[in-house]
Amino acid sequence: EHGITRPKGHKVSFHYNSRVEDMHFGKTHPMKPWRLTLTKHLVLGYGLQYTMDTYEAVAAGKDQVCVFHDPDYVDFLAEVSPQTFSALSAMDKYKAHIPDKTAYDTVELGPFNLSTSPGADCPVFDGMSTYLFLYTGATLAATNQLITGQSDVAINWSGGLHHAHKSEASGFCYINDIVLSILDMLRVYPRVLYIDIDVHHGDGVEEAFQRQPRVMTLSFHRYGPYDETGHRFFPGTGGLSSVGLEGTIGEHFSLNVPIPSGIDDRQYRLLFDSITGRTIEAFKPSAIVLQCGADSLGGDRLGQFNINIKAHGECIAFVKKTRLPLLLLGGGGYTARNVARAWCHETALATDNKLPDKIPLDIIPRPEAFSRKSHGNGLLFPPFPRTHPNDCKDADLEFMIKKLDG
Ligand code: V1P
Ligand code: CA
Ligand code: ZN
Repeated sequence: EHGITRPKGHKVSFHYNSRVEDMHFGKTHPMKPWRLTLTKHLVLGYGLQYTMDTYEAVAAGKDQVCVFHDPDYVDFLAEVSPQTFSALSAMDKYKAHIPDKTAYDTVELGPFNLSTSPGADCPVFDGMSTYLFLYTGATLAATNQLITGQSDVAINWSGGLHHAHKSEASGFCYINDIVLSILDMLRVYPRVLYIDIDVHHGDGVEEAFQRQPRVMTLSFHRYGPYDETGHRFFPGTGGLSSVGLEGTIGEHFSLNVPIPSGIDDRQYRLLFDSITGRTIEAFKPSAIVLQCGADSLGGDRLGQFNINIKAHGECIAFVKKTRLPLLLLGGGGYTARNVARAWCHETALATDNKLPDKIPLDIIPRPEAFSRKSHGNGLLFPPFPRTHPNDCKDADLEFMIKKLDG
């Protein structure tokens, strides 16, 4: 007997379609579908599918995506492929969306910040449309489960693409499934709280709701000054004093927690629990959307934090304790084996299960991903080596907590 059980007193649904794994951003691109495949292997390997209602996602419709995005942009996303990109880009209605070149551009950009050059953040690749409309469909189905009261917690690890703008792709994100979900929720819930623990600033979601007092956005992220090469940690926004659009009723309904590199478990927990706790107390949300980007883990290929899976999971547990309708989404995460560990662990937390740390290597399809001695073969252990020196001073964190309490 494995001892994995359904949660008592609440229902969890899991939304996924394995066809999202067919996408391929490009050889050197950090966004890999493999992380979703490995997550699925662990979730199934531990038997968590028996603790939730699982739904195969269907593609979102163009009309559903147009609720937030520009119809021209949505048409382009639905039709584009590497083969049609240049012909489409030459059409008058799309030409106007080609951005001006800046001094730093090394890749050729087409309309909507899309590109077929290798090295682009938002490449156009085979099967892209299918992938985009599927992850969006999964988020919308998860949202519908919550709105109709059929689920208390709904999960889509393939969603959480927080950088996409109304008519522009950005930072590996094309369709902003989070904004679409929150817009749906606003038809039912008076107030929605959005929390973002991805190592990057949740700029697309913040921007979409900067005039909206019924949505509060709260992002924790790496933030810092320009480096020697003239770049900032992506996307470069989300400073402490960025609190919603000044002079509108949305002012004070976004919060940002800019964090230096190397933050550890204890410091992150201190920040997260005090700021999130205080925000929930003051804003009194009717539902919560939590973007669980796993690039905030130590050892991530792009991230610069040192937090462990246990501490990352404690954020999810902390939010779940409110017992409010909860949407759990994925996001970034670029060291696939750790992304899979974290999201499997967090699926277990959502269903009130404590998993044995020993990964069931004998029944998962690709055990070698988790059995390398150097990386450890447990679910949560060993803790990640400190790859980034800790630049966070307790006094600065305390200052931030006080400042944001205003
Ligand atoms: O730094 C940049 C841009 C490209 N320069 C003009 C500045 N882009 C970052 C984008 C990070 C996106 C994170 C997405 C998420 O928040 C949500 C899914 O996790 C970037 C980086 C980097 N190290 O920050 N792009 C790439 N690396 C990249 C590397 C190889 C190939 C293509 C893109
Ligand atoms: Ca964030
Ligand atoms: Zn990220």
